[in-house]
Amino acid sequence: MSDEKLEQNGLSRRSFLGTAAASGAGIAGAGLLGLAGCSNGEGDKAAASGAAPAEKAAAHSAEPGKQTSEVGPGELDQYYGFLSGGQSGEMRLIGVPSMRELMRIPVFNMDSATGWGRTNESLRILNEKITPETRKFLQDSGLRCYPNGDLHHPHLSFTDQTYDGRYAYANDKANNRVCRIRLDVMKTDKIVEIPNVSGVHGLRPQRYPKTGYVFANGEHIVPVDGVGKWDDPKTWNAVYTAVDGETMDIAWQVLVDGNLDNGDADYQGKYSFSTCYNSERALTVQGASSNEQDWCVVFNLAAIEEGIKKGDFKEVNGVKMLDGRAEANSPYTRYIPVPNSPHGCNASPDGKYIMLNGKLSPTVTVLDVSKLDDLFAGKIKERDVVVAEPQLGLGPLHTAFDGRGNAYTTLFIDSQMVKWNIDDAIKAYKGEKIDPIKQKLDVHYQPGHNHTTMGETKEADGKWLVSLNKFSKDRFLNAGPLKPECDQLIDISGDEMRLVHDNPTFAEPHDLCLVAASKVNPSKTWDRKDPWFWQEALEQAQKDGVELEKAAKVVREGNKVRVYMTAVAPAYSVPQFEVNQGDEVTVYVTNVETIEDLTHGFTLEGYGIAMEIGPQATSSVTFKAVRPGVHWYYCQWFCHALHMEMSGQMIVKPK
Ligand code: CUK
Ligand code: CUA
Repeated sequence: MSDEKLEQNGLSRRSFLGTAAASGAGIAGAGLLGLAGCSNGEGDKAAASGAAPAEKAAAHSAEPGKQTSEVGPGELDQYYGFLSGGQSGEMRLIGVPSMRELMRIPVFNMDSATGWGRTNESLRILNEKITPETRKFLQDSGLRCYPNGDLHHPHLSFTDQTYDGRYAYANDKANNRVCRIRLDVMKTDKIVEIPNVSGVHGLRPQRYPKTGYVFANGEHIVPVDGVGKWDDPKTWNAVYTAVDGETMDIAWQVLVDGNLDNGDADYQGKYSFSTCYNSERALTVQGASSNEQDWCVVFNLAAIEEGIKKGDFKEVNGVKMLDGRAEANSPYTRYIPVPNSPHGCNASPDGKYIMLNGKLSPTVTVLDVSKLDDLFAGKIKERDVVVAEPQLGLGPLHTAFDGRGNAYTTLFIDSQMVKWNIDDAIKAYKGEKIDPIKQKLDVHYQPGHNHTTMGETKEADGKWLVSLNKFSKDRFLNAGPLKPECDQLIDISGDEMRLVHDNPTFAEPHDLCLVAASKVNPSKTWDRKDPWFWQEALEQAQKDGVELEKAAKVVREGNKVRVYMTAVAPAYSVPQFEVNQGDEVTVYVTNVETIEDLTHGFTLEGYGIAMEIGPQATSSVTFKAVRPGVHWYYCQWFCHALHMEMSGQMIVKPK
C-alpha cells in the first residue's frame, strides 16, 4: 500500500505497523517481524515510485478506440464487475478492465474459507426465509441448509434508473431462491425461497422510481396448488414473482403460460417483461421448440397492484397469486408473439425499447415501450408493439448497449458478437433499404450473456463490453477434460469493436453487470452494531454477562457449553477449553482489531469447522462435541508474523 493510500485511510505507514505491533498482545518482538509485505524497503520504493492510483486510472480515458485495458501494479480498476458464479453458487467481484478477480461472495454454496453454510450467522440467513416444507425436507435429509445453488443473474439495486450502491440481487435456479448482497460489507444478508415455482431463472430489479420490486421468473411449468393436476401437464403453469427488494418478502405472484426465461423491467416503472418459450406446454426438447413463435409476456404493474387491492387473487401457500394466463385475458398481462423460443430480454438505456433475443430464430425483436399503454387499452394488437426485427445471425442470446444508439448481440451458434444500430433496424423494418449491422467480431467460443459498462442504466457509457463465452477450447493451457469458460473483454469506445483480453473463469458465469467504481463504497471494517451478526449471539452474551469485545469466558449450562473469546493478533483470549463428549458447544469469536485487512479465522481441527472473523466482527458456530481427544483450533488467515502460533486446544473428555 502506498503512503498516500495509507494517509487517505487516516493512517500513516508508521501507525499501521505500530498498530500491528501493539496488537501483538505483549509478545516481545512481534512488531519487529511485522506484517508480511509491509515493512520491507523494496515494497516501499515500489509504492513511492508509482503515481497515486487515481492519477494512473485517469490515463485510461484516452482517445476513443485506443483506451488501454492495462492496469499496472498498484493501480485500481475503473469498474466493478458483479459476476455470477453459475453452478458454483457464489457471486464474484472482479475489476474491469483488468478482469482481475477481487473477491468471491458465498451465497448459495458452502465455503471452506469463510464458513458460509456452517457458521450460525450464515445458517440464520440461509434458513430464515424458507418454506415449512423445505425446512422439513432439510431435516429429513440430514442437511443444515441447501448445499448448492445455481446463481445466474446478478443485478444491482436502482434509484432513478441508475445504480444506487445499496444491494446486489441474484437468483438460484437450482433451489428457487433470490438472494440479496449488501454492498457496504459485500456479504449476503437475505435469501428468500419462492414457493409455487420450479427453477427461478430470469431476475431483474425495478429501475424506477427505485428498487422496489425484484422480478423473478419461474422457468419450469409445474402443477400449481389449486390449479394444476400432477398427472396432466396440460394443466401445468409457470409463475412470475415480485419480491420486495427492501424486506425480501414476496409481494405477489402471477400465474402465466409457457416457460419463463429471462426478464427485464422498463425505465418508467410501469411494465416488466419476460421472454417465454414452450408455449406448447411440452416436456421434451422437440415438443418445446415446435411452435414458430413463442411470447414475450408483459406485466402491467399498476394493474397488478390494483388487482391486489381489489382482492382479485388466490392465496397459494401464503402468497397472493393473480391469474395472468393467456386464455384468462386479464388486465395484468399481454402475450406478444416473438419468434422462436426467445431467450435474453434487455431494455435499452434510452428507456425506449425492449430487445427479445430469438435464440432459435436469427432475429432480435424490438418492442417500443411507449406503445404498451395502447396495447393494454385494447387500441392496438400485440404485434403492433414491434418496431424492428433485424436478422443478425445464428443463435442470438443476449443484447447489451453503448448509450450511443448501438446494440451488441451475442450469437451463440456463430460464435460472434454483432454490433448493430437500433434506429437503422427500425428504418429497415419500415422498408428502407438499410443494413443495421455495423460489425461482426469473432469471440471464443459460443457466447451467452454480454454486458457493457453501466449498460443497464441511463448512464451507459459505451467504454467496455464483456462477452461471457461458454467454451474456451484452445484459448488456454489445457486444464483437462473440464475446461474453463472464457470471458473476453472488448473495447467498444471507438467505431470498431476491438478484442483485448481473454479471461478464464470457473463454472459458470452466466451474467455480470459492470458498475462504475464510484457507485460502490464498501466499508473497511465492520461496525460492531451491525445487525448482520447473529442476534442470538448478542442476546446470549448479555444473558451470560459477557462483553463480547473483552470476552475470555467458558459458560456451562447442563450439557450446553458456550465459549466466548476474542481474537487479537496473534492470540485468542481463550487458549484452551474443556468439554465433555456429547456436549453441545457454541464458540463465539470476536475480532477486536480496528485496522483494515486484519482478518482472523477459527478452524477447529477434526470437526469440519472453519470461519472467517473480519475486523470488528463476531462469528459463531455450534456443534456437538462427539469426538473425544485433543483438538487444536487455529487461525487460518495469515494475520501476523506469529500467525502460526495463533492457536489453542479444545479438550473433549471421553464419556
Ligand atoms: S441464461 Cu445463461 S446464457 Cu441463465 Cu441468463 Cu442466457
Ligand atoms: Cu490470526 Cu492468523
